[in-house]
Amino acid sequence: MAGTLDLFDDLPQEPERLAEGAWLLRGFALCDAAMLIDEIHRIANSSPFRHQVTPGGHSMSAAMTNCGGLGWVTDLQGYRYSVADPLTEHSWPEMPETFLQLAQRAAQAAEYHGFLPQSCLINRYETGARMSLHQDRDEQDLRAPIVSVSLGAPISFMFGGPKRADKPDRWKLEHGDVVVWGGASRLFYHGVAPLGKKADHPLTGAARYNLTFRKVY
Ligand code: MD3
Ligand code: FE
Repeated sequence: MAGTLDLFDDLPQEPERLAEGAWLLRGFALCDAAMLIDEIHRIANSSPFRHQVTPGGHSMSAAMTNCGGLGWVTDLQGYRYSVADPLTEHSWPEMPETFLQLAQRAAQAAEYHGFLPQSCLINRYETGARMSLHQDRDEQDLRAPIVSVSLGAPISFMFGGPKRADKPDRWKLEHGDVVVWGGASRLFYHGVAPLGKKADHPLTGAARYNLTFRKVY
């Protein structure tokens, strides 16, 4: 009931099924959130956020960096995973143990066992930034799920189906929400609507961060 005082808002919730193989764990990262945001700033001190260019020549509105042994990069040559940050020409910052443990706990909670991500892509959305409908298919191992963690301002997430033309459902993703995408949903089209002008969060201001943990090979 809208407006009802919910005494259970702060308790762990049951996983919510978004599609075959896709599970929303509301608030799963809340306890770790402040620490995750500190780590993001530390990572960005070594490998700064940047607006990458797509093979079609467009600059992406979400700024990105990575941590872990591999990072997702794009330029006029295409999309790929790279062991080095093209901006610094050094390795990406190491994946913090706390990132890895959170991703593994989330995968486990969605019954994907033995998840070992090699890469964590970090997206930063500021006012107006969005991500149009796409599939994540630059990974060779499509049996492993992708674990995504939302931090900061909320956003409207679009989740379609196996075909680009499948009409997407909209879900609000909020600070601390974790989603595990595997099985049949692993190649489903998805995107995010533009971050609103009034978006705000006490820990991040007018920004939203998203971590995606990926097993690449
Ligand atoms: C569904 N990021 O980085 S996370 C991306 O909020 C990306 O930054 C969005 O899409 C963001 O590629 C959405 C949710 C997500 C991530 C991967 C998926 C949904 C997915 C892979 C398959 C299906
Ligand atoms: Fe994606």
